[in-house]
Amino acid sequence: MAEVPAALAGPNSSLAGLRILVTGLGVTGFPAAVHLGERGADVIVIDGDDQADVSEKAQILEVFDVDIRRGPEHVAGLPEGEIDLVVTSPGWRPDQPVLAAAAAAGIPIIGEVELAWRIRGTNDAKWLAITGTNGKTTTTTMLESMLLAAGLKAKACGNIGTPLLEAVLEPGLEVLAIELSSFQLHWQESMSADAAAVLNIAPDHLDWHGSAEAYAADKAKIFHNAKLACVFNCADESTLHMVEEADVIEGAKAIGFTTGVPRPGELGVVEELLVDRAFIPQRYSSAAEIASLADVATATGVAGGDPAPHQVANALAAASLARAIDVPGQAISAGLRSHSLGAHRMVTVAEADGIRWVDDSKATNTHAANASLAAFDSIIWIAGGLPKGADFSELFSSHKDRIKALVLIGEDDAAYREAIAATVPELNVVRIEPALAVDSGVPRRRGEAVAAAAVDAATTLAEAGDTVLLAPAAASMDQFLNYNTRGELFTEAVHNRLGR
Ligand code: UMA
Repeated sequence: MAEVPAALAGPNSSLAGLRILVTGLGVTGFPAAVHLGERGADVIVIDGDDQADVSEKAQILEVFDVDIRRGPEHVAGLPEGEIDLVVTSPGWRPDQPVLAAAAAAGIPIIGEVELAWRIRGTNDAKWLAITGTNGKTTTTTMLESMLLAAGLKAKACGNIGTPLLEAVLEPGLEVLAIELSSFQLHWQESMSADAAAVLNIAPDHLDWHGSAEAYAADKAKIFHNAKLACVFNCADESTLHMVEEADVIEGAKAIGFTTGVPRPGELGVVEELLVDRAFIPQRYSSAAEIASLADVATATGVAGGDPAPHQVANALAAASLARAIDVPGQAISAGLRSHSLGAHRMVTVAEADGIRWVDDSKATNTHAANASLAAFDSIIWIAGGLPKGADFSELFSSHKDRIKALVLIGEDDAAYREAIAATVPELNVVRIEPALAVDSGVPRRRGEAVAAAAVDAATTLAEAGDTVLLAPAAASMDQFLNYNTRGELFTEAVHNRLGR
């Protein structure tokens, strides 16, 4: 990375004289622009979207003389004049013209994580960082629950929605449970987390990273300079390789998690219990109980039943990070019992006439949709959206006996069509007309007609014993504001259809 101005270090020093370009006026860009503007930098914020209502943000940024430039013409190249630093939002691909021009001109480019790491100082919080293709958000909220149960002042932040920048500037926090995406990790070099975990790796976001290797390499950066523990998934060898190849601070331990019986150095499951054989002095001869499978069931909304194996793995990953900073076993089980799953993650939104309707809008890639499809027997599958360069063949071939019919949403269906032709050419496919995704002028309602048509189609296909499953295996932004609104509009359409 080209040299980042030294004045950036710490939260308070003056940045007067620096001209900083912030790309994106969303969740990341806004607090970054406020912070840099407050410290006296000459800040320009650019955003390709000139339709969104940003009046409240603009009012605040005006106080710091931040120059806001919106519209496609402002994201086609660098602004005139010298730029000392670019602070970019994660959705901006490295080959976006402004970023490509900045890189070619040797201007340093950093993201929110690098910025937050350099300016941290208002609190002395420990950083516990989590990445992986799937399960990041649930693991992060489980970890936050465990930390709170231990009486620590903790906060979940990062890709989960609360900007990391805000969290490092909040006084009094003791621990940050940080969800990091591959996009965020790409733009950081200096972070030295107290402990870090990679949950699993499957190809995703190939359009952004260019290749599966580049995606994995960005994920692996989370372990760089880890201080206490690098947590990997024993069932996913690539996560172990990342630990083996990482340059860590001397003394940092490699800790595995497994849904089987753990070996020394691992957390795992023995009969009905989650146990620690990594952080206890007697790990070669015994294991310490830290929670039960029943706690994981409670944490994931299936109290009294069996927790899904991937949720047991998520709980063990969260527990590994918590144990790395000496959170006691009681707080781990108590934290799991007080945890609840976020919205749009395999939520049964209705059951009527023997048909179950499930919202798993959070399944934005094939890996997540795979876990979702495996959970039901006879499925009317609602899928489609922005495919991000994925290949869907394996999904169709592995689950062909469960998928009774496909309701295909999304603007571009070519990748799905190809996979179907190659694996299940006889599959009953109902295509939802892409033109239904009209912009109604209210961003949260965009896609409403798509959701209603998909639910109507599923109603005509489903019979008693079937599950109608929204698990798109794709990002939402071609037809919806985001995956949350995709799930909300689906749920609403189901309730309307069932007359509730
Ligand atoms: N924009 C452009 N040109 C571009 C890309 C974006 O002008 O080429 C503009 C958009 O008009 C928008 C702004 O930049 O106004 C948004 O930037 P962004 O897409 O980087 O999103 P943020 O609002 O900053 O939110 C980001 C994360 N979004 C992405 O990574 C796409 C949020 O994760 C995260 O919660 C937030 O920072 C705080 O860290 C969302 C996500 O979908 C939930 N993440 C992906 C995932 O989980 O799979 C990685």
